[in-house]
Amino acid sequence: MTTLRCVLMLVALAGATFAGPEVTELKTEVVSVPEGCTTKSKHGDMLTMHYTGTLDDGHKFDSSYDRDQPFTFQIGVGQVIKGWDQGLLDMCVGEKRKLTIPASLGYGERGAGNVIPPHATLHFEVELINIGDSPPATNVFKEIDADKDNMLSREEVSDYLKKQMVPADGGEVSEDIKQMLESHDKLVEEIFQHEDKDKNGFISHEEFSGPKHDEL
Ligand SMILES: [Ca+2]
Ligand SMILES: [Ca+2]
Repeated sequence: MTTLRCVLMLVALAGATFAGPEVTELKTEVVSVPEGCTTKSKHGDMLTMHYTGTLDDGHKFDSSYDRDQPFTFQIGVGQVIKGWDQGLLDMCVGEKRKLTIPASLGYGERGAGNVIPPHATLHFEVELINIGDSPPATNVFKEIDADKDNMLSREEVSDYLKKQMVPADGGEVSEDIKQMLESHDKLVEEIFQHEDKDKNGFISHEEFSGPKHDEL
């Protein structure tokens, strides 16, 4: 009896192991490349893609075609799974590829939600729709520092906040915004409590915790 159970277990294990060749490396197949391709995708570009993702059993888990809405992201910065960051480089606009992505470069041993099971190999058919420049990094410090003395005064912070709250198109100021403007002195105080570390009444470039560099 014990022996039989052992044999059955071995058979089951063997079945699991040899169910299919395990994918461990990213596989990139070029399906078609348009003629006259000059610009290719590179690290940091904003890529707009159409894609269909399927599992080993052919089940489609996601497709931008179904939504009729391509997907835009920055490549190489971890916004997407590693298989995408690595498999969509050097690609022309209009080029189509097939990616086979091992779980280690996909959603790993945990999977994702109810959609991607643990240890899943992912298959993507992708098409590059557009390559855009990287988004400019906004230097908020510079935007607030109206007189360019490299220090933020209460007035500068206050003016900046008002600008953010009032609609730029000159439309009606909503009740919500009126209330925010009324409590906005308090907000300025809170910001200074937090940011003006040496309490000299100004937020220096060094003290400022928000975005303050022109380049990432
Ligand atoms: Ca200033
Ligand atoms: Ca200070």
